Amino acid sequence: MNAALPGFVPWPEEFAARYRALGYWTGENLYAGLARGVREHPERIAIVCGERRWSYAEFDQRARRFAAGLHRTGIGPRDRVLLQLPNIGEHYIACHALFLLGALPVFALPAHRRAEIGYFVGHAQARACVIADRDGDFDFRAMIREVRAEHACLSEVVVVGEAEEFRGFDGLLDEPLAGEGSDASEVAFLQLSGGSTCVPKLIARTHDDYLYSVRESARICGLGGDTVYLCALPAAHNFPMSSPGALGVFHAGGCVVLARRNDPQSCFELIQRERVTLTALVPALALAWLESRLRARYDLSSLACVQIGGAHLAGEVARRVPEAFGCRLQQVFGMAEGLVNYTRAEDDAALTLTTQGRPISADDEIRIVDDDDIDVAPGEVGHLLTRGPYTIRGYYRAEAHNARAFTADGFYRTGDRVRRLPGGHLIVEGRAKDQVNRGGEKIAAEEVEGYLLAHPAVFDAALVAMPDRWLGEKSCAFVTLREPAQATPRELAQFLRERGIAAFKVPDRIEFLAALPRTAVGKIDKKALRARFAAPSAVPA
Ligand code: J2J
Repeated sequence: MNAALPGFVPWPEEFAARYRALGYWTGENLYAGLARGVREHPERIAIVCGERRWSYAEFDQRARRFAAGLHRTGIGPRDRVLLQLPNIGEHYIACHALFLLGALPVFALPAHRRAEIGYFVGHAQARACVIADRDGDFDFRAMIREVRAEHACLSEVVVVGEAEEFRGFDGLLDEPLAGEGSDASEVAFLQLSGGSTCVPKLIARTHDDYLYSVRESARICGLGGDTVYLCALPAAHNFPMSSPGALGVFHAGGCVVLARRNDPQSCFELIQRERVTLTALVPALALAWLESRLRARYDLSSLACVQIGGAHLAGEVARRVPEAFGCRLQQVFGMAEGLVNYTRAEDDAALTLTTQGRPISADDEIRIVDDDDIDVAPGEVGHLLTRGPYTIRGYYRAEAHNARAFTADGFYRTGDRVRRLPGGHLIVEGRAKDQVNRGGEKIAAEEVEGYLLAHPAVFDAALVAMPDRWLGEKSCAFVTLREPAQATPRELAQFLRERGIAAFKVPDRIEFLAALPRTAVGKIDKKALRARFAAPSAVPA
């Protein structure tokens, strides 16, 4: 193996050797699925994006041509390239072009703004980015101009659409680059963590470890050449990318249909038109689809399975899925750091409806522990710790944080509270991490509190989750003000927006208190703050 990317935490050699010996890590890289598709069924459709339909051969050619263009600009092995694209085919082209070059995509979400993008570019020392021109009123080029003014490392900007002074995506397509891609033991990309700290963490995944999870996911979910997958969640998110997601579908030789928008009508139209067999939703989206009257107007009979994951799925919503969509429900409990659990086709209704599945691998080690890291009795609720062939051993360039987020023997502290049934299925009971899960979008409380504390009138701030019928959770910031300073909730929300953060992080509600409740040791008592929403009268309509 070559010396690793600086900042990447490798598996100890004895574990790596074992994962190879067991055949988990095969030495194939993430371009291999596409390369095989081109060899075995070049004419088959791989990607549907609006009216565009690309076969495996065309997909491969475009990825190779884009790789050649990027290479010409000086992008090479291990260079980091930020990708921030909506659900369009260019996302998969760019991503595979980078795999071919051995350069590393840094996956940003379309909702991210100047603050997040600037941080990712700086932390990853990205040399280039691939963005869209605009989304509605928002101009990504203007945002990147500001990011570039602060981060000189970002020398190349590639734009899908109107490029203005930057390089146009199509203009960069060159004579196809030959080659097979990089060494599979190398880091393949940097993915974002949901996070619970003041700055987001980046997750470095290798080709070997990620491909193992993709390959096994495709097998567990029964994917094949006839799979038609609707990508309704943001394509860069770990769930629609790998569980089994688009990469699983490409691996199995199926077709990925991109949904530019994920409202019920747009998605139902695509399901009917393309005869979609599988899709992945967060509970909030599943609920929106279930509640939509439009459902009856479309032929959704091609659906064989709807996967739901990313946040707590209420039992009554789970029960409605099979009947409403006339297909199987699969629960998925995963994380970009690694571990993914699935309910299986052979599970009975009780397991499918009430558990979040069991791990992919026989070598996913699961520990459920109390606050002192002592294993709880079987069946009891505790903190989930995990280690295995596709779970990271440390975040990228985050040494101090890694000492807390991982045990000395390499288990990742997921921050989730779970219990385990005798057959290995896990039930997520809650979480210990300081995060709001807003319809599957993760908000690190500390990060938003930091932005609030930067306002001159704010003395103290605490962000907590409040229950919401549609999203599961929304965020509420409790704030104390400096005397005699004045501010309104609206002003504070506006202040946060001006910091350039993703809209989903701006608190849904801001409440002023004379003082924040404290625990015996003087920490802000978030349990007491959350309890304010427990009384039915306090739950927002
Ligand atoms: C409750 N909480 C869940 C579930 C994730 C597949 C599916 C999801 C993700 C994902 C992913 C949950 N019930 N079914 O990467 O590959 C919460 C947990 C977890 C965190 C991870 C995948 N499924 N969660 O959601 O990195 O708190 O990945 O630790 O975005 O989401 O978030 P993320």
